[in-house]
Amino acid sequence: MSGHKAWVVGMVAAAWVVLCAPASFAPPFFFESFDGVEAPALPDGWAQMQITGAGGEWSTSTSAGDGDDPYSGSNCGRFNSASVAPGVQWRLYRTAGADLSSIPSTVALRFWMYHSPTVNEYNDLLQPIASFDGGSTWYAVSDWVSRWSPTTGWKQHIINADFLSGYSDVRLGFTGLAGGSADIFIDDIELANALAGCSPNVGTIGTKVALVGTGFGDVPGKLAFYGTKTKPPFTVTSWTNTRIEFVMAKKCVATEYEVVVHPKVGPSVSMSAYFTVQPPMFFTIDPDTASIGDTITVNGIYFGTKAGKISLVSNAGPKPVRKSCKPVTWVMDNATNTGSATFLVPKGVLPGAYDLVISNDIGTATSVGGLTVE
Ligand SMILES: [Ca+2]
Repeated sequence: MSGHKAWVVGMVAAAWVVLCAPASFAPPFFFESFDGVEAPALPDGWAQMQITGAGGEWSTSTSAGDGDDPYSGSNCGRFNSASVAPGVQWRLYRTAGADLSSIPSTVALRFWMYHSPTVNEYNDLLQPIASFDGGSTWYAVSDWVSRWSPTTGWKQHIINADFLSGYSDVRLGFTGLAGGSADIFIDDIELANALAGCSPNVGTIGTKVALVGTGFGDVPGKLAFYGTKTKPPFTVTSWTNTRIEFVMAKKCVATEYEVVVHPKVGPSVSMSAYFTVQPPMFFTIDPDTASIGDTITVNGIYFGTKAGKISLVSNAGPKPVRKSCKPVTWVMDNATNTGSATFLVPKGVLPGAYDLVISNDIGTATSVGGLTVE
């Protein structure tokens, strides 16, 4: 018996809504936005019941907190924990199940919750619960989540729900425990196959990335990036059911991409997997004062494994002067993204302060006045 099974809570049973995710993303196993009904009605497939005390109510709401918008669309879910006696517990639950039988071991529950600094952390709690026996037995998916937070706003909670994997009738619920301080609001609830993420999750050309998770399949499927029209080129170097390794290959847009695994068989995996492509950044220029012919070492990050360009730029005179400096060396550790480049201060450069500009196929970094030529 797992720890979850020790925390049995109490009972219940009809339509299952899986909303469409954007094109080319496989939908999660379950998704609820609370939109598409007129507040305060609950969407189809949800019911509620009293656990402790009276006056509790789950509903949909067109606003969160002090007039803030729902996280998504027109509605969010609401428990009236501000207006009932402290201690009142009310359960919101699904009356039909999601099929997680194809998930071998890893399930994540993610949902958005509205937080505010009203009163203290012991007020107004929420507990995600689940049943896989048709609603007879409910298990806690996590400890109680506090509505209280030092800052106001929506926050996503991602909770390991591996114990639900393999079951064909997984019903989700939330128990609200009133503290009498502020209402509880939730939105965009998902049950999805989980991906632990990319390591590293930031890089450039040549960065070697490991994607760890499960359900990728033993036979290679497809790895895809989403975020721009132009997808960053990459090369998959190894593929197992739990780990995919790839190397960023060529020029692409510097931005954040969502990484999605499309297994040969079975649903896509896309939990929290983002990879950001970055232009180069400086750490140090050594030395930062030098004479013609001296070797300068530029240390930084995201230089890429393919040599880029270095130049010295002066805007001191009537016309900008740009002097190209051929790199002597150019290296980057493809696991940590740290690297360095060296060059010689070229002949014909007049004394003065120069901007040091380093660029690769992703972007450019400029250290203003970074090198003084004596
Ligand atoms: Ca919504």
